[in-house]
Amino acid sequence: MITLLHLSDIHMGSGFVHGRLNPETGLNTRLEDFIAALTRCIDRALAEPVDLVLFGGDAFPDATPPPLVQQALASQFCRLSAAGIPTVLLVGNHDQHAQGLGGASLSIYRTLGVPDVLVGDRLETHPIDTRSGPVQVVTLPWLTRSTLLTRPETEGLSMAQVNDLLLDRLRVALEGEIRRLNPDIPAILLAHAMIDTATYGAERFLSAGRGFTIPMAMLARPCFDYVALGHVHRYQVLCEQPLMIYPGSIERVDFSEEAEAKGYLLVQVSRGQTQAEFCPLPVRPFKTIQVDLTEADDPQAGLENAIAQADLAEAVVRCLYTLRPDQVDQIDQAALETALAEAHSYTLQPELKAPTNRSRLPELGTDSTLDPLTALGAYLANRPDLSDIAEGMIAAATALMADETDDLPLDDADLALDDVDSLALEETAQQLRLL
Ligand SMILES: [Mn+2]
Repeated sequence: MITLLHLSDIHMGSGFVHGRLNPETGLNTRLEDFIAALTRCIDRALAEPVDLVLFGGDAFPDATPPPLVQQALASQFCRLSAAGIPTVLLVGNHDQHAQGLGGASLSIYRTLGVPDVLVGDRLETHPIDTRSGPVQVVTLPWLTRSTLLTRPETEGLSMAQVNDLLLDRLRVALEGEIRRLNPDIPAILLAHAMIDTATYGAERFLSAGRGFTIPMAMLARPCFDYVALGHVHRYQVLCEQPLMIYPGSIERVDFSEEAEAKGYLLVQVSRGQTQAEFCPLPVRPFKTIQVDLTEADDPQAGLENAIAQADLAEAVVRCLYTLRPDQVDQIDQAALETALAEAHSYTLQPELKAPTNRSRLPELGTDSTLDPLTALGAYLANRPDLSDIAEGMIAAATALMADETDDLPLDDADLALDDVDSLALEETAQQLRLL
């Protein structure tokens, strides 16, 4: 039996906007949070100790992390190397460099020849000797069309056709790896992929309209004793036989992960009896406070009340509130900041709700042809805010149309040009031009 630790989607260096500067270390607190979460994973791997560590991809937000962030990740994985625990680092979509192969941020480990660290940046099988015996790990990094297809092959094809072609190629290539597996040795598939049955948030299917997805059945093959996934940030078991799991991200990358537990998996791999345990990590809470104040008599009190009811301690907080334009002056920003001081960090995100939505000027539909004066009349009929100058505008427009500019009633009190909102006039002109 092989014991392994499976973690994924570290995204080290992301979400700085949710942190603040730690004056003692000079580091963003969210970087410290992510380092702490990864440290806990590695601590556990060493404490067990496990026979193998599998990382499912997306180490950083992109392929060119700053040296400080690179080092933060490397110093943790090097602890495994020093302890002689084999580790497979899979390349996710965030780790790939846009410019071709070999540019992945994780390739440096292979270049440096870090002992016991393998980089999975292509579809291949890695035979690994662990303390508890040999194991075979098939790595399937994030696929892009350039991985398995050449440009002439994809020319003129739709996205759906390209995806079908990519799946055909993957099926053949994976079959090749599977046929070469030694059936007497445990086999694991480590894949960074969007599986078609994965869910996210409130059970929404992620795959809808989200590009390349792989049917679960293509990877859930009986030859594998465990299928270790990466890419989706929400922990989920996709298949029991063989066991196929997304461990999810190890820290919250953004507010979409507010309600999700974060952690890693401890997996005991044996033929037909693989078992996995989800191990939660004590990560920083995210908290959304959302309140509609448009009906409130005292919006400030309503907002402060909503804040007081939330558990803010050490949390990353966002406060979303909706106001009418005339309520803006009733909000005391400084008082809100005091009320939110207990949070680790917070953002205030007011949204103004206009009292009525402006109508779409049905009279000015594209199918009707109106003369400019009729169009202006229809426009003004929908702009009660311009009613005091409407008559003057029509008079001026009539004069313009008749080319009687000399007779423009510039002195007419009805058309007090100095008072006219010049933006409104400009807008009128634009609307007319659009006709
Ligand atoms: Mn990913």
